Amino acid sequence: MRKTSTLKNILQKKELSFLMEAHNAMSAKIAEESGFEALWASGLSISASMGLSDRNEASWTQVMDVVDFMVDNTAIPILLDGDTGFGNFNNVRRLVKKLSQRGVAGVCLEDKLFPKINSFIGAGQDLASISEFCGKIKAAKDSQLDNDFCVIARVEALISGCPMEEALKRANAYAGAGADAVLIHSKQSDGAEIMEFCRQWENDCPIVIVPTKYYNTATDAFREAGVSTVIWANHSLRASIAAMRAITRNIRQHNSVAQVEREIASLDDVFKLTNEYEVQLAEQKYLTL
Ligand code: SPV
Ligand code: MG
Repeated sequence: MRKTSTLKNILQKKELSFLMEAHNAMSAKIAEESGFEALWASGLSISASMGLSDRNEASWTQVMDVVDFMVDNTAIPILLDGDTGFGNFNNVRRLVKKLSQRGVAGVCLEDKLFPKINSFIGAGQDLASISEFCGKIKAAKDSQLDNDFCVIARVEALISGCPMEEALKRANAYAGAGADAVLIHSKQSDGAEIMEFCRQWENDCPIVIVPTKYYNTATDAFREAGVSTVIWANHSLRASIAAMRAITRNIRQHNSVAQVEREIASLDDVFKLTNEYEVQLAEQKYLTL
């Protein structure tokens, strides 16, 4: 099955699915070997791993270069967090065309203004008009080179403090514009507004959620609410920060690496994750003619 079709199936099937964040080829590979069906190429995590804030400081081609390595190093579909599309409908068209050419399975576009700000920063977030954002969704769908490429419309109404009616109105409009799924985002810690959104959602369009702030909500509650797909959006990045910091401080404190050797990945693991042994087999095939 094509990666695009696999992602479309993940969105459309009845069972709850899970996408794992990745921010480079290594984290992508680790998510794949852990059994995830598909990957979330997180804007926050990719920016953070470049040392940049999640405000479109990285250019779209720099993001594309990272995603390219992720595609090369995995066989599962990748959904790119495309932020606001890096500009207007025309930038969206170019983005989607390039993603299609490079084997990315889908893009998520959010209804904020360029340059976006991470949803968990600051009180207010300026939203695009419904008509402008619907134009971006249509432009994205018209630019995909593969019929099953997925365009997910992310609704930031609740993030920006709008009432539930506005979130539902926007989500319905984006589904009508051709989105393959809607992502409803929330910064509340109890998940109540997400559950309320799901209760009031009468459209067939699948719902995607990102339970970063409402992490205590049981996964079964999402299942019962009819959610299609859950994105674990930044946990690989945050795990790596915690692990690197602990080990680095430990080495600094002891001026030795002996005490951490068994805590860290082996070099053999690094070689396996970077296909070293495949290259060695290829050498036997191509260098000994
Ligand atoms: C990301 O992972 O970049 C996201 C999700 O967009 S969030 O950070 O929750 O906005
Ligand atoms: Mg993002």
